Amino acid sequence: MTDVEAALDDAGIKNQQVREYVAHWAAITQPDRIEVVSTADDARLVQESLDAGELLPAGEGRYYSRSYVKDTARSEERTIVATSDPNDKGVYNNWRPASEMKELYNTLVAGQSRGRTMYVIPYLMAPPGSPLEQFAAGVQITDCRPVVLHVIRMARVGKDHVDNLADQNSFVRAVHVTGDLPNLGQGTPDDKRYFITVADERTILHFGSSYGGNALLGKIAHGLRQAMYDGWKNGFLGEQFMLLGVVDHQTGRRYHIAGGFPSASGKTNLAMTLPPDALGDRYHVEFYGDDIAWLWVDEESGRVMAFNPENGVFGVAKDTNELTNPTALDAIRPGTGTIFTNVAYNPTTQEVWWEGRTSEPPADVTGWLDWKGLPIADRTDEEKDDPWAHPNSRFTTTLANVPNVAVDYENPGGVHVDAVIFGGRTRDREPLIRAITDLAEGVYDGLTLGAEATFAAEGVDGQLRYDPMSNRPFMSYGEGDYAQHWLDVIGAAEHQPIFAHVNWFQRDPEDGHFRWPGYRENLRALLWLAQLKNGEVTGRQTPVGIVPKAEELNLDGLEISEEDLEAILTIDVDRWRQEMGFREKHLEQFDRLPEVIWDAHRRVAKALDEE
Ligand code: OXD
Ligand code: MN
Repeated sequence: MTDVEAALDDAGIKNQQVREYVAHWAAITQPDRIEVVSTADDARLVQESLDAGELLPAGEGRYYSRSYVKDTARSEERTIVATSDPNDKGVYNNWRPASEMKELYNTLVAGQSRGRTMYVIPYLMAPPGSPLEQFAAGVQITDCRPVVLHVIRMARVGKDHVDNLADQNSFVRAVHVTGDLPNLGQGTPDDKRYFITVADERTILHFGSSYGGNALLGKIAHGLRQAMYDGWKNGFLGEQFMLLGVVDHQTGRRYHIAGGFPSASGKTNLAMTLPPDALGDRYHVEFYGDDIAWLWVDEESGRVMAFNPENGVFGVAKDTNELTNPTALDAIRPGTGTIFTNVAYNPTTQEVWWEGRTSEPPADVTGWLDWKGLPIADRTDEEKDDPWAHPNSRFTTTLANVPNVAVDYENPGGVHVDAVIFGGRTRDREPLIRAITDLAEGVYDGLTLGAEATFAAEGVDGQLRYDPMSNRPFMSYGEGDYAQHWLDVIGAAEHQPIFAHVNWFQRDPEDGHFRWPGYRENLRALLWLAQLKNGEVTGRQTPVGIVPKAEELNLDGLEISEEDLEAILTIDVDRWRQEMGFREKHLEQFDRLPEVIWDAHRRVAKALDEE
C-alpha cells in the first residue's frame, strides 16, 4: 500500500477535501502507487505508455491505441443516475437509489487497483474564470495511463483547478476503476460494469471500461449528466450541443449557433465546417466545440451565453475525409499529439486508416492490422469484407489543433447564442430547415428530436428513435422537469435565440439520392436563419415552422435541381400527421410535462389538420 499523504505532499495538493477524497478511494481500491498529474506530465506519460506498449507510434507526434475487444463503446444499459430523491426518476436516466449504488460500487472496486498506479487528475470543464466555474472543477482518479493521456487532451488539467477553489468542496469526485476487462461479462446477464453518476452528491463512480466513452469522466459524466443536474438546481443548461460561429465580413456581424444532433447525424462535421468555396470570401466559420455546450443567461445583457467546457475533440473517425471534414484531418495532422483508438494500423509504416478515410482501403495490405490487431493479409474469404476499423473508432486531439478554432474560444464569458438548432437524419418529411420563433414550440421540437430507427431491427417504417435534445443517453432527471427548466432558463433571457430544425438527409424515394449535397453547403441554411432573425427575409409560414422561399437561400456556386430544391422546402403534410401520433405517445411517457409543451403540440397538430 502506498503512502497517500506523501504523494499528495509531493504534488503540493493543499485542498484538504481533495486529499481526503483521494485517501478514501486509495484505501478501497488499494493501488501500489499514487501520482498526481498535470498537463506538463504529458510527454513523460506518453513515453511511458510507448515503452509499455499501451500506445504505438502513428507517425510523428501521433499515437495509436487499441481498447479491449469487448470495450469499444458507451454502454447505455449499464449507465445509471443515482440520487436520494425518487422524484429524479425519468424515462431515460435509469434512476436508482444512491445508497444502494454506492454500496454496490464499493464492493465491485475493493482491491481492484492492486498492482497499478492511481493517477489523480485535477481538471476543469470550463474556460478558466467563467461564471460557471464553481460547477466545472473535478478530480478524476483512474488506474489506467492511456485514460490519463485522453483526459489531458479533453480537459484542462492541473492542480490549481482544485487548489484555488473558493469553496474547497465544490469539485466533482470522479472515480474510474478499470477492472479485469477480460472477465467482466460484457453484454451478458452477468455483466459487472457499472457507470454511475450520483448526481446529488456530485460523485461519479465508473467501473469496468477503459474506453473513452465510459472512462473520460469529465466529458461524458461531468460535462453532461452532472452538468445537467447541477444546471437544473442552479439555473443553467448542460447540453450535448455543438457550438459554432459565423463571421460575415461584409456586414461585420458575428453569429453563434448551438445545436443538438443524435449520433450519426453529422454533428462533428457541422461543428467543424468551412464555408462553401463560393461564399468563402464573405463568410468565415469558427469552431468552438463539437459535443458539449453549457448555456446560461447573462443578467446584464439579457442574452443567452454559451461555452464549450471541453478542451479537445473525441471524434468518430469513420467517414472523416477531405470532403466530409477537412478541418478534422488538419486537427489530427502529424505533431498534434493525436491519439487514435481502434482504427486500422500499420506498424511498419505507422499509418492509420478507417472506413471512409479513402474510398478504398490501402491496395497493398502488407503490414496492415485491423482494429483487433489481426493481419488483414491473413483474412479468410468470409472475413474479407469485415471493417478494418471499429465503426466507433476515434481520434482525440485538442481544440487548439483545430485550424479554424475561434479566436475567443477560451473567453471565460462565453459567446452569445443567436440560434439553437436541432437536427436528425430523416429521409423524408423534415425540410432542409424550418425556423421556430416561439420558445415553447422550440423546446417541444427539441423534445421530439430523433433519428430514424434502423428498420431491420426496430420495426415501424418512418418512426424515429426519439432522443430529446440529443440528451437521451445523458438525461439525469425527469424529462418533464427538464422541459420546464429549459422554459425557465431561456424564458428569462431578454434576447432569446431563434430555434430551428435542420435536416441534411432527405432522399429521393425513386432513386435514393440525397436531395441536398450536405457538408459545407449546410452553411447556406444557417445563413438564411440568421437573415430571418435579422428580419432580412420572411420565409414561408407552415404548420411546423418557417421554411425558406427558394429565392431567399444563397445558392451561389451550388448545383441543385429545381425538383430537389422544391422537395426540401416543402412540408409533407400526410407524413407529418402520422408523426404527430408518434410524438403524442412519446410525450405521454413524461411525468410533469409542462402544459405549454402540450399546447405547442396541439397547436402544431391543429395547424396540420387545417392544412
Ligand atoms: C458520445 C461522444 O458518445 O461524444 O456521445 O463520444
Ligand atoms: Mn457526444
